[in-house]
Amino acid sequence: MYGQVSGNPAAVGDRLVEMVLQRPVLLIAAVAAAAVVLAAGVYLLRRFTAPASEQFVAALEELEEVVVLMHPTPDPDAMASAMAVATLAESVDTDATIQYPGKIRRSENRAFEAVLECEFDRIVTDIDLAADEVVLVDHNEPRGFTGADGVDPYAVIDHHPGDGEGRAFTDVRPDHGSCSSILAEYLADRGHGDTGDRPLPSRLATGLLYGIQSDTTSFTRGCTSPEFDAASYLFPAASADDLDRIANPEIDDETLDVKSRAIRRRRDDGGGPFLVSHVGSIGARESLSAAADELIRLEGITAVVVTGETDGELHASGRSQDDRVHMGKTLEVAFDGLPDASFGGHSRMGGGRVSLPDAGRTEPPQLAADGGPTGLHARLFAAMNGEL
Ligand SMILES: [Mn+2]
Repeated sequence: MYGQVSGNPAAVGDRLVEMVLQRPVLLIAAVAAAAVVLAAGVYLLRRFTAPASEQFVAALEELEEVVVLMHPTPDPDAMASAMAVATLAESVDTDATIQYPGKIRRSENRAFEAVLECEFDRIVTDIDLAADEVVLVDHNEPRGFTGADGVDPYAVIDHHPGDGEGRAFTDVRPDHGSCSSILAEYLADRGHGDTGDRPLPSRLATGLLYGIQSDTTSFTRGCTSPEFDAASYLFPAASADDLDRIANPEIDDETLDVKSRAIRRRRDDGGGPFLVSHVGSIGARESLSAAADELIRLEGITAVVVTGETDGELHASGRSQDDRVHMGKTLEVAFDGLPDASFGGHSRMGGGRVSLPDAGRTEPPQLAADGGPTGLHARLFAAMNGEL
């Protein structure tokens, strides 16, 4: 066969054409082979060069149903991102169930859920997952429920650093200020909007805009140009009324009371920019973070820690706007060594807790009054001042 077509290139071409014309079956086979090669080429090209949004939706399209999983402390960015994934899934007839481990605690987060009429399912173990395949949003490794270690995510979309990956799709962008801005980009790419082929429901646009606003502290922290691009895309469809209702939720009696105690009992360290406050007994831990959020607003104050007691434990919630004070490390230094203590956080916020019989050594009743040289509040001041 090779022998038959040897010779100068023009002659080779002529003889090939002649051969094919003599045997139509060869022509059909050649056309079919070319079509297969072309289709495979187009598939591979799209698979590896298509925009992330197309790749993600193509991955979703392969499934009949999917779980969109949030982290154990669902915040507006996580909730809005999950809603966006569900919308993208529905656009290709894939059923999506939004689930989360842990609790939706903070009043802003609960307001988000209520105002935007979200329906999120809580899970306790991996058995509760509503489908076999899981898409993670706003985190890249499953956590916070029994069996989390055994869950192998199908897809991951996140803006936190980490090594978590999805089997079919991964888009982790630590340079972004929010996960909502990544998903706004997907929706825009896919033509969701007033002028596009697909709808951009008001509650989704409102949620994503709020998610961006909340993760970037109203476009001031960790905010990048994709957040502004996303905001200008979302804004026309968002509801200003709903944004306001989420941002200014009604607060309950207990939270107001704890805030007022935190304000009255605040102590500084000889006129320094740091505050601590012991509010005594509290009903729920969230009221401590609400109180810390309130105290950090005081003029001239750059870092605060509020402590309170509940269920036989002493809890602390800290905030810092001071580059010299890493709040997570401050609480670590102050709580480390106390038996049974746990603590954590990042530069801007952190929390800690210790069971009271152990905290007893740090004289909890006197914490608010004088703390003493070994008291928790004294150690907190020393840690914030970089003396520990
Ligand atoms: Mn986030």
